[in-house]
Amino acid sequence: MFKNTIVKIPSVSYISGLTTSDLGSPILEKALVQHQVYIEALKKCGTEVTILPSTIEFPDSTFVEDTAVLTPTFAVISNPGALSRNGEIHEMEPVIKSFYETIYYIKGPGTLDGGDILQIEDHFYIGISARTNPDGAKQLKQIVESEGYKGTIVQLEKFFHLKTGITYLGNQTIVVAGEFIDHPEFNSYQKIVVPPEEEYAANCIRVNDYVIIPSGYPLTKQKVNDAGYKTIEIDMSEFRKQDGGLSCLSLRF
Ligand code: CIR
Repeated sequence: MFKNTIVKIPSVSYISGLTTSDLGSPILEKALVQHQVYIEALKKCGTEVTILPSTIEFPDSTFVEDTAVLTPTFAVISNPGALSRNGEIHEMEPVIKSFYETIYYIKGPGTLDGGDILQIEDHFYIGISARTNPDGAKQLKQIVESEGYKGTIVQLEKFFHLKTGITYLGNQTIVVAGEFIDHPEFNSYQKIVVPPEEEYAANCIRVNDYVIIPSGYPLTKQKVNDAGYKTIEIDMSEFRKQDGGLSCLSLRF
């Protein structure tokens, strides 16, 4: 069960954030509306939502997931791999401190984005990506192992972040796309396979009694429903334009 979530309002600088997509510039007003709908969905799932005000210095800071790894008993402040995003952790740290007593830090030269971390029960999968380097991944593995969890490092081939292509729904069931469909590390789980044309929907989130999923991916939604989960669909168009997936917009714990 998740009791809390943290989100951050997109800033007026949001449109000048990092992106590799060719989907065009996001429309801030639309992003703000979509973000509000996202907050309402988290509330509907029964979480207490902490809404942080926007910060103009950090255009990508609405993607709060990258700043931390949160578990029921301890928190890890990350060390984001993109230079323009690194300072986001200093804004997040006091917020995390208000919820946690045990806090670890990923230290340079290690880098790590929260989007590269997937928890499946007592097992953390840690992606090495353009943002998370081997040093950062190793630090997190040591931290989670010191806390009694398992840690497995996964080298990404194409995906931006680990969670861009994989989600855990519970009951040993994962949603997978692309390079993770046949990945040996994930073969022991029940899989909901996302077709290539719906790849963006692999980044959905199970929050208590619901799975929140981007709207416009009917095949994936149907498969998630068939697996027994209720879904809430959210239009993510303005976040997708900045390479943001649905999970990136919140920290859940
Ligand atoms: C970035 O490039 O960092 C942002 N524009 C998107 C971050 C998305 N975060 C995530 O997938 N966890």
